[in-house]
Amino acid sequence: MTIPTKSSYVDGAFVELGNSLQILENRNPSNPGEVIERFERAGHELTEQAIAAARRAAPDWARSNPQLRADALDFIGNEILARREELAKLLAREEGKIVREALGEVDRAGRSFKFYAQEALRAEGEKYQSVRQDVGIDVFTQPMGVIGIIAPWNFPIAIPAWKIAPALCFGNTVVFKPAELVPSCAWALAEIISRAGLPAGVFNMLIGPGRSVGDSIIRSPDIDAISFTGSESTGRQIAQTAAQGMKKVQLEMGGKNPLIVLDDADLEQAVEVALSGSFYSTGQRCTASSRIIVTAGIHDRFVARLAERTRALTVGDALDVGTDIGPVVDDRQLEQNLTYVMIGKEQGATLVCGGERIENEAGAYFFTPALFTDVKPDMRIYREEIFGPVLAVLKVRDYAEAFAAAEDTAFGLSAGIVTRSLKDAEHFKRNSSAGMVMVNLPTAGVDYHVPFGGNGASSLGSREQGTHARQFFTRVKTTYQLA
Ligand code: UN1
Repeated sequence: MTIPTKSSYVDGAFVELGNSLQILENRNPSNPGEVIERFERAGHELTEQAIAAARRAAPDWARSNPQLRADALDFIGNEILARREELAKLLAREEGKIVREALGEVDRAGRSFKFYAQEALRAEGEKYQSVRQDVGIDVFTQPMGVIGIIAPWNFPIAIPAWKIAPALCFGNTVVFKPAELVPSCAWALAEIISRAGLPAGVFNMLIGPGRSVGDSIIRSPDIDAISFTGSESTGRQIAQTAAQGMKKVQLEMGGKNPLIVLDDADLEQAVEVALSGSFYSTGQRCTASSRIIVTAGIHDRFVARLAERTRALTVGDALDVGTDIGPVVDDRQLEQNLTYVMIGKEQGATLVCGGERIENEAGAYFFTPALFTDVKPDMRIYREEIFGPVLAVLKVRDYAEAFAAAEDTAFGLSAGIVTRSLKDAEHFKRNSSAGMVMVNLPTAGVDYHVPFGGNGASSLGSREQGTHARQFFTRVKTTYQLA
């Protein structure tokens, strides 16, 4: 079977450059010898063309009929949902997320488009009476213009969807750069969008590296706003460059999300919440719990049961129905996980189970979920984002100490608590400085119709998703008129 070579989508067409020196191979982390598809890499020049096309298309799109936008978004959402099995398998092959989770992600992508199809028709705006006689005031929102979207590899279809859908919904044009590790889902999404009836230039997608495509997007004076999800270091660079160019930014970066387990918790529930939040999706979620803060009365029972459940997880090929934990996304991330396991041991934590590469003929990046106890708050495995299934358990005396430990971080994305105490749960919800708080639920796994985002080093700018996305994708206009 010949492997297709695909390309970027610019100004209403898939553009073939014919540059055989710039080929990106998309490989399956469950079987790195398997090339899923090949892509021709875009560079600086094509990115400039895409930005120019988006700029040309912006004024008409900003004035477009909301019914046209609603119909286009609904078409995209329907097709994603209709092709859920096929897209989930593609996602599992290129990113390593198990099919069950990939199906959930594809559904979320489809539903995001359908949510914003409705949102395009939602009434908005305010009317005021002026403090001056016979003057009326209208306040309403207008599109930002051209949005640069830079997406990570860990949610290859849902994150692009929840950025692209509101951008188009609120009348913006888009220049989208997916992560180079996951071009296939991005290409499939772009192909669907290409048939949704949007005018040329409204949506553009560039498959290529951060140093050329990403860099052109963040520096271009024709980009009005940037929505980014990815690493903290890249986020900081984008924030600095965007500030120079006076661009609006929305950044979703790292996390070191705590889960508190109190003595009064239901043990089985606590273990399930910890397991799912920490290890599912191979721990590759910015919302994953990577610190579990456990009070002394339940600590030993909790650790014993969590270790038992963790050892029973099946690590394997993302396409196998029996797999619980798919491969790590690539060799670099695998190396990072293994390095942190070494650091954890060197700094004196106890590795209860996991933390090893599973050797296999195919060279798949299989890694067993790691559970550390005897953790101290100054250890690196407790403080730094690992982005893998590596969990640090900290023992504390009581809720007060647990709360202080949970707060002891520069990040602030998601935080959870497992307890039967209404009082402690309520205190945690009100006082945690995380952007999202979960009670008796995993820190990872969120809905698509409500605001998503964090505080501190985790996020910058206004919230993603739900109706709150309007704040980022529009600007406010205030008009005064004499009667
Ligand atoms: C989730 O936990 O359901 O990159 C979503 C991430 C987040 C999305 C997590 N932006 O992991």
